[in-house]
Amino acid sequence: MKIVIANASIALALTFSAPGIAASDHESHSGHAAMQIQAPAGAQMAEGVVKKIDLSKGRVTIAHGEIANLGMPPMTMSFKARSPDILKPWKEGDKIRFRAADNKGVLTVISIEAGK
Ligand SMILES: [Cu+2]
Repeated sequence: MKIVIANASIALALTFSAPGIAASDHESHSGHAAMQIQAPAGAQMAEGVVKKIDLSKGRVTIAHGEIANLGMPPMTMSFKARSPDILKPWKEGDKIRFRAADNKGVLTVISIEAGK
């Protein structure tokens, strides 16, 4: 089960900059926008605990440790999910490891897997 989720997350991460994701952003064809998204491989795993999930808004609140690729110290904050689907396996209180990136100023969770 966890392996399936991880594989799906990797596949989804690889499509993070797919046109469908950025369809509402008319900068997406410029090439500039794509450069602002951290490559998924460069977004290190961060540790966190799920505090709140809002599937209707596609947002997740995470009490997270340091996020090196975002230069962010530990804090509790809300992220946009790359897709609401990546939030569905999780619930409040779950320990997770996740990758987040700055998607044109929107801090976005790219993938989530089980933490320790
Ligand atoms: Cu933060």
